[in-house]
Amino acid sequence: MRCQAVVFLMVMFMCCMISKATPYADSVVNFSQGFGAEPNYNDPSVVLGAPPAEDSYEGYTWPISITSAPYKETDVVSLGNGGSITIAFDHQVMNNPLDVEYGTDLLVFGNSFFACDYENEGRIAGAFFEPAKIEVSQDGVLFYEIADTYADALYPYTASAGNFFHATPADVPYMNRLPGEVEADFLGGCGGAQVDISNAIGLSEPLDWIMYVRVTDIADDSGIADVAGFADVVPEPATIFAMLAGAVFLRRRKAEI
Ligand SMILES: [Ca+2]
Ligand SMILES: [Ca+2]
Ligand SMILES: [Ca+2]
Repeated sequence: MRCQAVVFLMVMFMCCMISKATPYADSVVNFSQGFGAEPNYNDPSVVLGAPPAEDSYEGYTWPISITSAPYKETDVVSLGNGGSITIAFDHQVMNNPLDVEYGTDLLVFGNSFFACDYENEGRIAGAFFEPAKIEVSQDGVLFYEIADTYADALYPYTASAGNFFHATPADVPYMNRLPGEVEADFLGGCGGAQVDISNAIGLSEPLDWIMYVRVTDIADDSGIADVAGFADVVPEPATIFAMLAGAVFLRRRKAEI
């Protein structure tokens, strides 16, 4: 029985790993750039794979942080006013319950950032957001808007977390705080827009999973949203092991009964 349990654990673990070989967007399904887009920021494929972790200029390199957003045309695509991009993952992005990753299921990265006041110890004095609507879909046809969560706004993302697929707690305060204090309060999350599939509007029952995400710039505001990437929020390895241990326990209990 012990041997069977170990094999079961290994198979389940391999399935988890294989099924999420990459947590990032796999393909661009549609791209429609609106007017007023930044010239040359028109390559939608930049959103595939992990978002940029660093930037450079004239030989200097620095990490992306909540106060230093990606800026190159190879980093982000500009949607233009009313423009949109639709991407697909190569696997189902599952709807995590509230006790896993705060209920967050996927992240959308842009180039929003916090501005610092260097006459006040470098504390955060403002935020540059260009909000865009986020919608999710299972089939790429029927899309559902996510309530109260916008791309290219909260949160700016950071490479300091060392990952681009863990969620950030809600409502981290930032005004008048030091950037390092704010990133510490991300608690290992990397920022980005925190999308909970359960917040999709117009459904009587929440979706269990999605495969497509559409981001659309808000046409009648002054901002022009940019997108740097998408990531499936994966459960902590500890959570996977807890789930597997629970499954093995149930199998053993069943075998004993
Ligand atoms: Ca969720
Ligand atoms: Ca706009
Ligand atoms: Ca932007």
